[in-house]
Amino acid sequence: MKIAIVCYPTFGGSGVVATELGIALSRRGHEIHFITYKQPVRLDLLGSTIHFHEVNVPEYPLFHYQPYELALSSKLVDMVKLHGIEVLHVHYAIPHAYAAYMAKQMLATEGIHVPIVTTLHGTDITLVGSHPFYKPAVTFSINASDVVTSVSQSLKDDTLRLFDITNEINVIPNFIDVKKYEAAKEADCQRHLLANISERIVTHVSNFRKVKRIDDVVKIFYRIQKHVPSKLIMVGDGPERKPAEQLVKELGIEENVIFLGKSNEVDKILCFSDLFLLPSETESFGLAALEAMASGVPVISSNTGGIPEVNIDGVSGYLANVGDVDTMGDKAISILEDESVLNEFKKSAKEIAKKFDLEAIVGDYEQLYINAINL
Ligand code: GMT
Repeated sequence: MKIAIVCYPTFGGSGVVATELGIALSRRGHEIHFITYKQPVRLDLLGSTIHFHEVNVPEYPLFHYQPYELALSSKLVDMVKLHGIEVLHVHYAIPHAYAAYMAKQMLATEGIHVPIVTTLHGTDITLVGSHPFYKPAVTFSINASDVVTSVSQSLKDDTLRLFDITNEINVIPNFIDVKKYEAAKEADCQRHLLANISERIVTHVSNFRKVKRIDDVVKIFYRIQKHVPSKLIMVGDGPERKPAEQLVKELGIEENVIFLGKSNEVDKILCFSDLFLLPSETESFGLAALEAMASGVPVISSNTGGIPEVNIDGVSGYLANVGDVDTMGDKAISILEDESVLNEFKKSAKEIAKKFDLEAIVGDYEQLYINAINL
């Protein structure tokens, strides 16, 4: 099949899932066209079956806001005609599902039928999409898509609760390439560069937005390091990084906290981690937690949204209420202070992650594309 994938190309779960899906589909023989404003961060191989088409938005002084949706719709129309694309798979409803609908209508006037598959990722529903200023357009685009998927049952429930949905929503959980994480584990893990042999390594990876509760990450670690010699590795960047650095200073733990910034080699950092923290306010799935688990890293998380579908309490880690940093800290200590308990959790985290291997999940998307084309 010839499939166009529209996504946000930045360091965010939806872009990562879209990119990994495109790569996996191209390996299965499909022709993939990424259409977005920048080459996705995890997309480093382009070739005969994997293409990238940049959406350019010309600046014009009259516009206070540049019309990205318009440029995207036009690019979709052009690319469908040029490459004979058979299905548009848009990740993140805003504004991608809306732009795809416009492209579909324009193409229909020329007798070209191209179905839209929309994947809902989380904040497009829970934080941004349900805002009254966007809600009518988001509701319309979800209902006008040929196929809709959501990355967890929890997100499906939220979508049905927050919007007036007439379309069916198929739950297809996010996935990881288990082999990639196993390979990183076997490669030379540079643990000694960040911590000494007697220290545990605790990691957090995100885009440092408010929803991630970065100050909770620091507070949980503050509790941990009082009991267990350890280092906290903070991977990513965003608006909450500066306040977190400030909090680290105020708590006097600068020596034990390392802010690494953005990385697209998360697997190489997770390979030497002992514990992952994800205390988010809301999380439709928690791809970062799954990536950690695939590396054999147990997770301490909040019990919000779709996280309980991924991180199994008492098996791959522990969950607690949003903001309950004391419980999260205590649970973390209970895992980290005992070598045999830690090893048991590491093993179980990896086992649970295997259920989300791409080999088990990519076929579900292929089937939905076939259904959409044959509608
Ligand atoms: O959470 C983020 O910061 C990024 C965001 C995105 O849209 O890229 O992630 C959402 O989609 C991910 C992939 O499906 C999910 O794993 C995240 O849980 C979800 N984030 C939220 O719901 C807050």
